[in-house]
Amino acid sequence: MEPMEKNRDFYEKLEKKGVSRRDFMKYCSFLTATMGLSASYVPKVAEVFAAPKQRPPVVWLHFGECTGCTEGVLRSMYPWIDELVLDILDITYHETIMAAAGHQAEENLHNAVKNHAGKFICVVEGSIPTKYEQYGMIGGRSFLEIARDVCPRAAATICIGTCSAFGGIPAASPNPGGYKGIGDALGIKTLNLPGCPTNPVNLVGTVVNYLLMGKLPALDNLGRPLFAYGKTIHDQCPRRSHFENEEFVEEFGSEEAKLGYCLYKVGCKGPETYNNCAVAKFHGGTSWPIQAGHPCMGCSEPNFWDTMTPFYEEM
Ligand code: FSX
Ligand code: SF4
Ligand code: F3S
Repeated sequence: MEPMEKNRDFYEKLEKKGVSRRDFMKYCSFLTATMGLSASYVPKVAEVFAAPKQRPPVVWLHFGECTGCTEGVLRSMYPWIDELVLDILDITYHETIMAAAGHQAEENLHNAVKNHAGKFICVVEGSIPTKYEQYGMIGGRSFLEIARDVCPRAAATICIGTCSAFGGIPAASPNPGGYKGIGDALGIKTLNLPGCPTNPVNLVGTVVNYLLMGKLPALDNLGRPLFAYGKTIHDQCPRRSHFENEEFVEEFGSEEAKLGYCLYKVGCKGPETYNNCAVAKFHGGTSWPIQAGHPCMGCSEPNFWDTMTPFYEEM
C-alpha cells in the first residue's frame, strides 16, 4: 500500500489545515536533506509524522536564558509544523506552554520524572548559576538542584541553545553568577544544539533521527550533531567566491554591501563557526543573517559573547 493511502486520515487532517501533501512532502524532503540522509529516506521521514510509532515523553526545562529557542520552535517555519512536532512528542512538562502553575506545576514535573524515569527526553534551555545558586530559583529549588534531580534520570538530555549547551550570554565575562552549560554544571554528557537561538529544524531533525533510527545522531567532540554542525558557515556561504576574489564590504550601506560582497572585514565570524544556517535558513527558508547582509556573529560557538566580540571588527 502506498504510504499516502495508508495514512489517509493524517493527510485529510493536513488538508483541512490548508496544507497539501505536496507541501508536506516538500518539508519532509528539506528535513531529510538537513539530516544528511539520502532522498530514499523521505517516505520514512514522512511516516514518522503520519503514523508515529512512539511518542517519547519530553520534560522541557528553562533556566537562565531569553526563551528565544522555545519561541523559535513554537513559531516554527510553517505554522502547521509546530503541531506536527507536538504530535510526535509527548510534552509532559514545559514551563512556557503548560496551563498549570504553582504547586500543581511542581507536582507535574515531579510526576513526569518519576513515571517516565529512564525513558523521557529532557530538553533544556538556558544555563545554570553555579557560584550563586540563588540567582536562579523555581519553586524554592535552585536551577542546579532541579537539573541534578531531573537530567540524570532522562534517557537523554538535549541542550537547545548556546546557553544550555555552553553557558551562552549569561556566562559572558565577568560571569558573576558562575553560569555554566548543563554538561559542565552537572558533569554529564549532553547532546548540544547551540545557536542563539537554535534553528528549530535541528531539534526536529534530532528527534526524527531518534524515532527513525532508534538512536541519537552522530556527534562531534562538543556533543553537536554532525548533520547540522559538521561544516563551517564559511564553507557553505554563498558569498564565498567574493571572499576568494578579495571582494569585501568595508562599510555597511556601501556599494559593495549592495553587491553582496563578503562580510569578513565588517566582522563576519563564519570561518570559525560551525552551523548549517546557510542551508537550513530561518523562517521557512526565507533568509539568514548573511543573506540579510549581516555578518555571522558566531552565535553557536562556545563563549561567543567573549571570543567573537567586537562583532563588527575583523577577526
Ligand atoms: Fe540562549 Fe535560548 Fe540565546 Fe535565548 O533558550 S541561546 S539567550 S536565543 O533563548 O538559550
Ligand atoms: Fe565567509 Fe562570512 Fe565572507 Fe561568507 S560572508 S564568505 S562566511 S567571511
Ligand atoms: Fe548564528 Fe552565524 Fe548562524 S550568527 S544564526 S551561526 S549565521
